[in-house]
Amino acid sequence: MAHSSVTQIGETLRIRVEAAGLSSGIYGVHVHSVGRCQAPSFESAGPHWNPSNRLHGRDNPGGQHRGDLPNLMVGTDGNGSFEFTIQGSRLSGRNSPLLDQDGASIVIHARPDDYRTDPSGNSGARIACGELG
Ligand SMILES: [Cu+2]
Repeated sequence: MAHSSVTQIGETLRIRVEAAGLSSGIYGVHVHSVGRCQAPSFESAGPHWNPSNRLHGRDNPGGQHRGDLPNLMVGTDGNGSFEFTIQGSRLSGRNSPLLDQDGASIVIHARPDDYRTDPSGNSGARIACGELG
């Protein structure tokens, strides 16, 4: 289960990700470009949010996607959460807003993101999804 939210403060988006009921471990998480979470594959959430057409990963010379997020740490209680800010972005209006016509979502993957491998950091299957907005 994933619960996520986004708020805009000035030209910054603050993303909050909350997950429960996962095995303890490290999970890749990203903002995906479509606000549609259809189990079990969550392919409906589309690719990473990437309005500036970069490659994936903060450690990739051609990176990064606007929707790249840090890995989620889940403890032995099955819970994990973090907040992360994305600079220079808006929820609505012009210039590639996050919540465009088809919305956006947060997707948690089965494995950690290596922050380098395009298009998804080698993070494997999509295991949880939360629609934003
Ligand atoms: Cu992803």
